[in-house]
Amino acid sequence: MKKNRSSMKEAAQLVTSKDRFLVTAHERPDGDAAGSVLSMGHMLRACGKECFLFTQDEVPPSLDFLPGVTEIAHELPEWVPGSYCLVVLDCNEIERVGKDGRKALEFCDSAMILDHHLGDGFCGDISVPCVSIINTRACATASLCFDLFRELGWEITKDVATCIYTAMLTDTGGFRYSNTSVRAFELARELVLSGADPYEISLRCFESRPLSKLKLLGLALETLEVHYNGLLSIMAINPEMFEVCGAREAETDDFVSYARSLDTVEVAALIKEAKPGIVSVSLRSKRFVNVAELAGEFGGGGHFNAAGFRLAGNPREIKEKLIEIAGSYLGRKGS
Ligand SMILES: [Mn+2]
Repeated sequence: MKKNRSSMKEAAQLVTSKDRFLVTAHERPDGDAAGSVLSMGHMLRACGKECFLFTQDEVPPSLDFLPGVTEIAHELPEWVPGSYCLVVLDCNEIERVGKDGRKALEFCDSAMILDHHLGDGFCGDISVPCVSIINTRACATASLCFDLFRELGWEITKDVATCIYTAMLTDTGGFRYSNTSVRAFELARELVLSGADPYEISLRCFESRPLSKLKLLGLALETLEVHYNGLLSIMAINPEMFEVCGAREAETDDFVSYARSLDTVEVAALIKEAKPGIVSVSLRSKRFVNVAELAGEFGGGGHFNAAGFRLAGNPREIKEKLIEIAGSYLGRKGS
Protein backbone atom coordinates (compact mmCIF):
# COMPACT_ATOMS: atom_id res chain seq x y z
CA MET A 1 0.00 0.00 0.00
CA LYS A 2 1.32 3.42 -0.89
CA LYS A 3 1.52 5.20 2.41
CA ASN A 4 0.78 8.65 0.98
CA ARG A 5 -2.65 7.57 -0.17
CA SER A 6 -4.45 6.89 3.09
CA SER A 7 -8.18 7.35 3.33
CA MET A 8 -10.02 9.77 5.61
CA LYS A 9 -11.34 6.70 7.37
CA GLU A 10 -7.82 5.55 8.25
CA ALA A 11 -7.02 9.06 9.51
CA ALA A 12 -10.17 9.04 11.65
CA GLN A 13 -9.26 5.61 13.06
CA LEU A 14 -5.79 6.85 14.03
CA VAL A 15 -7.21 9.96 15.75
CA THR A 16 -9.77 7.87 17.62
CA SER A 17 -7.12 5.44 18.86
CA LYS A 18 -4.78 8.12 20.27
CA ASP A 19 -5.06 10.38 23.33
CA ARG A 20 -2.09 12.72 22.99
CA PHE A 21 -1.23 14.83 19.96
CA LEU A 22 1.53 17.14 18.85
CA VAL A 23 0.01 19.32 16.14
CA THR A 24 2.25 21.36 13.86
CA ALA A 25 2.56 22.93 10.39
CA HIS A 26 5.26 24.52 8.22
CA GLU A 27 7.68 27.13 9.52
CA ARG A 28 6.76 30.82 9.00
CA PRO A 29 3.06 29.85 9.29
CA ASP A 30 0.47 31.49 7.03
CA GLY A 31 -3.32 31.61 7.35
CA ASP A 32 -3.78 27.99 6.28
CA ALA A 33 -1.01 26.66 8.53
CA ALA A 34 -2.20 28.56 11.61
CA GLY A 35 -5.90 28.01 10.85
CA SER A 36 -5.36 24.27 10.36
CA VAL A 37 -3.31 23.86 13.57
CA LEU A 38 -5.86 25.82 15.60
CA SER A 39 -8.92 24.07 14.18
CA MET A 40 -7.28 20.72 14.93
CA GLY A 41 -6.37 21.84 18.46
CA HIS A 42 -9.89 23.10 19.22
CA MET A 43 -11.50 19.90 17.96
CA LEU A 44 -9.11 17.48 19.69
CA ARG A 45 -9.48 19.29 23.01
CA ALA A 46 -13.26 19.42 22.70
CA CYS A 47 -13.12 15.62 22.45
CA GLY A 48 -11.10 15.33 25.64
CA LYS A 49 -7.77 14.70 23.90
CA GLU A 50 -4.54 16.23 25.10
CA CYS A 51 -2.71 18.30 22.52
CA PHE A 52 0.32 20.50 22.16
CA LEU A 53 0.26 23.06 19.34
CA PHE A 54 3.58 24.07 17.81
CA THR A 55 4.89 26.18 14.95
CA GLN A 56 8.59 26.90 14.61
CA ASP A 57 7.99 30.60 14.00
CA GLU A 58 5.47 33.03 15.40
CA VAL A 59 2.09 33.45 13.73
CA PRO A 60 2.10 36.82 11.90
CA PRO A 61 0.36 39.65 13.79
CA SER A 62 -2.24 39.92 10.99
CA LEU A 63 -3.62 36.56 12.18
CA ASP A 64 -3.74 37.39 15.87
CA PHE A 65 -7.56 37.45 15.74
CA LEU A 66 -7.68 33.68 15.26
CA PRO A 67 -9.35 32.06 18.29
CA GLY A 68 -6.75 30.39 20.51
CA VAL A 69 -3.73 31.73 18.60
CA THR A 70 -1.78 32.46 21.80
CA GLU A 71 -1.88 28.74 22.64
CA ILE A 72 0.53 27.93 19.81
CA ALA A 73 4.02 27.38 21.25
CA HIS A 74 7.21 28.03 19.31
CA GLU A 75 9.49 25.83 21.36
CA LEU A 76 9.19 22.13 22.04
CA PRO A 77 9.13 21.08 25.69
CA GLU A 78 11.42 18.42 27.17
CA TRP A 79 9.44 15.26 26.63
CA VAL A 80 9.83 11.53 26.88
CA PRO A 81 10.20 10.23 23.32
CA GLY A 82 7.54 8.07 21.78
CA SER A 83 4.26 8.99 23.39
CA TYR A 84 2.52 11.39 21.00
CA CYS A 85 0.76 11.24 17.66
CA LEU A 86 2.44 13.84 15.45
CA VAL A 87 0.02 15.73 13.20
CA VAL A 88 1.77 17.60 10.39
CA LEU A 89 -0.41 20.09 8.53
CA ASP A 90 0.05 22.14 5.34
CA CYS A 91 3.41 20.56 4.47
CA ASN A 92 4.52 16.99 3.87
CA GLU A 93 8.27 17.02 4.48
CA ILE A 94 9.43 16.98 8.09
CA GLU A 95 12.12 19.56 7.23
CA ARG A 96 9.41 22.10 6.33
CA VAL A 97 8.27 22.06 9.97
CA GLY A 98 11.55 23.81 10.77
CA LYS A 99 14.70 23.02 12.68
CA ASP A 100 12.76 21.16 15.41
CA GLY A 101 10.88 18.95 12.93
CA ARG A 102 13.08 15.90 13.45
CA LYS A 103 12.93 16.33 17.23
CA ALA A 104 9.13 16.51 17.09
CA LEU A 105 9.13 13.22 15.21
CA GLU A 106 11.16 11.57 17.99
CA PHE A 107 8.40 12.33 20.50
CA CYS A 108 5.92 10.35 18.49
CA ASP A 109 4.74 6.79 18.19
CA SER A 110 2.56 7.56 15.16
CA ALA A 111 2.06 10.33 12.62
CA MET A 112 -0.54 11.88 10.36
CA ILE A 113 -0.01 14.24 7.44
CA LEU A 114 -2.79 16.37 5.98
CA ASP A 115 -1.57 18.56 3.12
CA HIS A 116 -2.31 19.95 -0.32
CA HIS A 117 1.24 20.66 -1.59
CA LEU A 118 2.99 18.57 -4.23
CA GLY A 119 5.11 15.85 -2.64
CA ASP A 120 5.15 12.25 -1.43
CA GLY A 121 5.18 12.83 2.33
CA PHE A 122 7.56 11.34 4.87
CA CYS A 123 5.56 8.23 5.87
CA GLY A 124 7.87 6.04 3.80
CA ASP A 125 10.90 7.30 5.76
CA ILE A 126 9.69 6.48 9.28
CA SER A 127 9.01 3.22 11.09
CA VAL A 128 6.00 4.24 13.22
CA PRO A 129 2.38 3.95 11.96
CA CYS A 130 1.73 6.86 9.61
CA VAL A 131 -1.34 8.10 7.79
CA SER A 132 -0.88 10.53 4.92
CA ILE A 133 -3.52 12.46 3.01
CA ILE A 134 -1.97 14.66 0.36
CA ASN A 135 -4.61 16.10 -1.93
CA THR A 136 -3.27 18.77 -4.25
CA ARG A 137 -6.80 19.59 -5.40
CA ALA A 138 -7.85 20.69 -1.91
CA CYS A 139 -8.14 24.50 -1.81
CA ALA A 140 -6.53 24.57 1.64
CA THR A 141 -5.22 22.07 4.17
CA ALA A 142 -7.90 23.30 6.55
CA SER A 143 -10.53 21.88 4.16
CA LEU A 144 -8.96 18.44 4.72
CA CYS A 145 -9.14 19.07 8.48
CA PHE A 146 -12.83 19.82 7.97
CA ASP A 147 -13.30 16.55 6.06
CA LEU A 148 -11.61 14.66 8.90
CA PHE A 149 -13.84 16.29 11.52
CA ARG A 150 -16.83 15.32 9.42
CA GLU A 151 -15.58 11.75 9.14
CA LEU A 152 -15.28 11.67 12.93
CA GLY A 153 -18.78 13.09 13.32
CA TRP A 154 -17.51 16.12 15.24
CA GLU A 155 -19.61 19.25 15.26
CA ILE A 156 -17.97 22.41 13.88
CA THR A 157 -18.04 25.26 16.41
CA LYS A 158 -17.90 28.97 15.59
CA ASP A 159 -14.21 29.15 16.60
CA VAL A 160 -13.32 26.20 14.38
CA ALA A 161 -15.38 27.62 11.49
CA THR A 162 -13.50 30.93 11.86
CA CYS A 163 -10.10 29.18 11.73
CA ILE A 164 -11.00 27.09 8.68
CA TYR A 165 -12.69 29.97 6.82
CA THR A 166 -9.63 32.16 7.40
CA ALA A 167 -7.37 29.41 6.07
CA MET A 168 -9.48 29.02 2.93
CA LEU A 169 -9.88 32.75 2.38
CA THR A 170 -6.12 33.38 2.58
CA ASP A 171 -5.04 30.31 0.56
CA THR A 172 -7.46 31.17 -2.26
CA GLY A 173 -6.48 34.86 -2.21
CA GLY A 174 -10.04 35.82 -1.32
CA PHE A 175 -11.62 33.11 -3.52
CA ARG A 176 -9.69 34.29 -6.60
CA TYR A 177 -6.89 31.77 -7.25
CA SER A 178 -7.02 28.61 -9.39
CA ASN A 179 -7.75 26.48 -6.30
CA THR A 180 -11.14 28.22 -5.92
CA SER A 181 -13.34 25.22 -6.64
CA VAL A 182 -17.02 24.40 -6.31
CA ARG A 183 -16.03 22.51 -3.19
CA ALA A 184 -14.40 25.67 -1.78
CA PHE A 185 -17.67 27.58 -2.12
CA GLU A 186 -19.70 24.70 -0.71
CA LEU A 187 -17.39 24.50 2.27
CA ALA A 188 -17.44 28.29 2.74
CA ARG A 189 -21.23 28.12 2.89
CA GLU A 190 -21.11 25.46 5.58
CA LEU A 191 -18.57 27.44 7.59
CA VAL A 192 -20.67 30.59 7.44
CA LEU A 193 -23.67 28.55 8.58
CA SER A 194 -21.50 27.33 11.48
CA GLY A 195 -20.75 30.90 12.56
CA ALA A 196 -17.78 32.20 10.52
CA ASP A 197 -18.26 35.93 9.76
CA PRO A 198 -17.07 36.58 6.16
CA TYR A 199 -16.95 40.38 6.38
CA GLU A 200 -15.15 40.49 9.73
CA ILE A 201 -12.62 37.83 8.66
CA SER A 202 -11.98 39.59 5.36
CA LEU A 203 -11.43 42.91 7.17
CA ARG A 204 -8.89 41.21 9.44
CA CYS A 205 -7.12 39.37 6.61
CA PHE A 206 -7.04 42.00 3.87
CA GLU A 207 -7.81 45.42 5.32
CA SER A 208 -5.89 45.63 8.56
CA ARG A 209 -2.42 46.44 7.26
CA PRO A 210 0.03 48.32 9.44
CA LEU A 211 1.45 51.56 8.00
CA SER A 212 4.95 50.02 7.99
CA LYS A 213 3.72 47.39 5.55
CA LEU A 214 2.22 49.85 3.04
CA LYS A 215 5.39 51.99 3.22
CA LEU A 216 7.49 48.91 2.46
CA LEU A 217 5.14 47.98 -0.40
CA GLY A 218 5.75 51.43 -1.85
CA LEU A 219 9.51 50.87 -1.84
CA ALA A 220 9.10 47.36 -3.24
CA LEU A 221 6.91 48.59 -6.12
CA GLU A 222 9.65 51.08 -7.04
CA THR A 223 11.91 48.10 -7.78
CA LEU A 224 9.47 46.37 -10.14
CA GLU A 225 11.15 45.30 -13.37
CA VAL A 226 10.00 43.19 -16.30
CA HIS A 227 11.72 40.76 -18.66
CA TYR A 228 10.78 38.73 -21.76
CA ASN A 229 8.28 41.28 -23.12
CA GLY A 230 6.67 41.61 -19.71
CA LEU A 231 6.07 37.89 -19.17
CA LEU A 232 8.33 37.90 -16.09
CA SER A 233 8.11 40.55 -13.36
CA ILE A 234 10.44 40.87 -10.40
CA MET A 235 10.32 42.94 -7.21
CA ALA A 236 13.12 43.03 -4.66
CA ILE A 237 13.37 43.96 -0.99
CA ASN A 238 16.62 44.42 0.92
CA PRO A 239 17.40 44.72 4.67
CA GLU A 240 17.66 48.53 4.50
CA MET A 241 14.07 48.80 3.24
CA PHE A 242 12.82 46.80 6.24
CA GLU A 243 14.88 49.07 8.47
CA VAL A 244 13.63 52.34 6.95
CA CYS A 245 9.96 51.27 7.19
CA GLY A 246 10.22 49.47 10.54
CA ALA A 247 8.55 46.51 8.85
CA ARG A 248 8.84 42.81 9.69
CA GLU A 249 9.56 39.96 7.31
CA ALA A 250 6.08 38.46 7.69
CA GLU A 251 4.53 41.71 6.41
CA THR A 252 5.64 40.94 2.83
CA ASP A 253 3.46 37.81 2.53
CA ASP A 254 1.23 39.10 -0.29
CA PHE A 255 3.60 41.52 -2.09
CA VAL A 256 4.28 39.11 -4.93
CA SER A 257 0.62 39.34 -5.94
CA TYR A 258 1.25 42.98 -6.99
CA ALA A 259 3.98 41.78 -9.34
CA ARG A 260 1.63 39.09 -10.65
CA SER A 261 -1.20 41.58 -11.20
CA LEU A 262 0.62 43.24 -14.12
CA ASP A 263 -1.36 42.67 -17.33
CA THR A 264 1.44 41.07 -19.37
CA VAL A 265 2.79 38.79 -16.65
CA GLU A 266 2.88 35.00 -16.58
CA VAL A 267 5.53 34.57 -13.84
CA ALA A 268 6.09 36.98 -10.94
CA ALA A 269 8.87 36.88 -8.35
CA LEU A 270 9.55 38.65 -5.09
CA ILE A 271 13.19 38.44 -4.07
CA LYS A 272 13.48 39.25 -0.41
CA GLU A 273 16.66 39.64 1.58
CA ALA A 274 15.34 40.04 5.13
CA LYS A 275 18.67 39.30 6.81
CA PRO A 276 21.93 39.93 4.95
CA GLY A 277 22.80 36.91 2.82
CA ILE A 278 19.53 35.01 3.41
CA VAL A 279 17.30 35.26 0.35
CA SER A 280 13.66 34.15 0.15
CA VAL A 281 12.02 34.06 -3.25
CA SER A 282 8.24 33.87 -3.74
CA LEU A 283 7.04 32.79 -7.17
CA ARG A 284 3.60 33.05 -8.72
CA SER A 285 2.27 32.19 -12.17
CA LYS A 286 -1.03 32.78 -13.93
CA ARG A 287 -1.57 29.98 -16.43
CA PHE A 288 1.01 27.67 -17.91
CA VAL A 289 4.24 27.82 -15.88
CA ASN A 290 4.56 25.32 -13.02
CA VAL A 291 6.39 27.48 -10.49
CA ALA A 292 6.66 24.54 -8.05
CA GLU A 293 8.95 22.94 -10.65
CA LEU A 294 10.80 26.23 -11.18
CA ALA A 295 11.28 26.61 -7.41
CA GLY A 296 12.48 23.01 -7.34
CA GLU A 297 15.48 24.01 -9.47
CA PHE A 298 16.56 26.09 -6.46
CA GLY A 299 15.69 23.48 -3.82
CA GLY A 300 12.19 24.82 -3.06
CA GLY A 301 8.66 23.75 -3.93
CA GLY A 302 4.97 24.50 -3.53
CA HIS A 303 1.96 24.50 -5.82
CA PHE A 304 1.61 24.85 -9.62
CA ASN A 305 0.73 28.58 -9.39
CA ALA A 306 2.40 29.49 -6.07
CA ALA A 307 5.78 28.34 -4.81
CA GLY A 308 9.04 29.55 -3.35
CA PHE A 309 12.53 28.81 -2.15
CA ARG A 310 15.02 30.09 0.40
CA LEU A 311 18.78 30.23 -0.15
CA ALA A 312 21.91 31.65 1.37
CA GLY A 313 23.56 33.84 -1.23
CA ASN A 314 23.76 37.10 -3.09
CA PRO A 315 20.32 38.38 -4.16
CA ARG A 316 21.67 39.86 -7.38
CA GLU A 317 23.23 36.56 -8.43
CA ILE A 318 20.08 34.65 -7.49
CA LYS A 319 18.04 37.11 -9.57
CA GLU A 320 20.27 36.65 -12.64
CA LYS A 321 19.97 32.87 -12.35
CA LEU A 322 16.22 33.09 -11.84
CA ILE A 323 15.78 35.29 -14.93
CA GLU A 324 17.77 32.79 -16.99
CA ILE A 325 15.92 29.68 -15.78
CA ALA A 326 12.47 31.32 -15.81
CA GLY A 327 13.19 32.24 -19.43
CA SER A 328 13.36 28.57 -20.39
CA TYR A 329 10.03 27.88 -18.67
CA LEU A 330 8.39 30.84 -20.40
CA GLY A 331 9.92 29.77 -23.73
CA ARG A 332 8.17 26.40 -23.60
CA LYS A 333 4.79 27.99 -24.24
CA GLY A 334 5.40 31.73 -24.15
CA SER A 335 5.75 34.04 -27.13
MN1 LIG B 1 -2.01 25.78 2.42
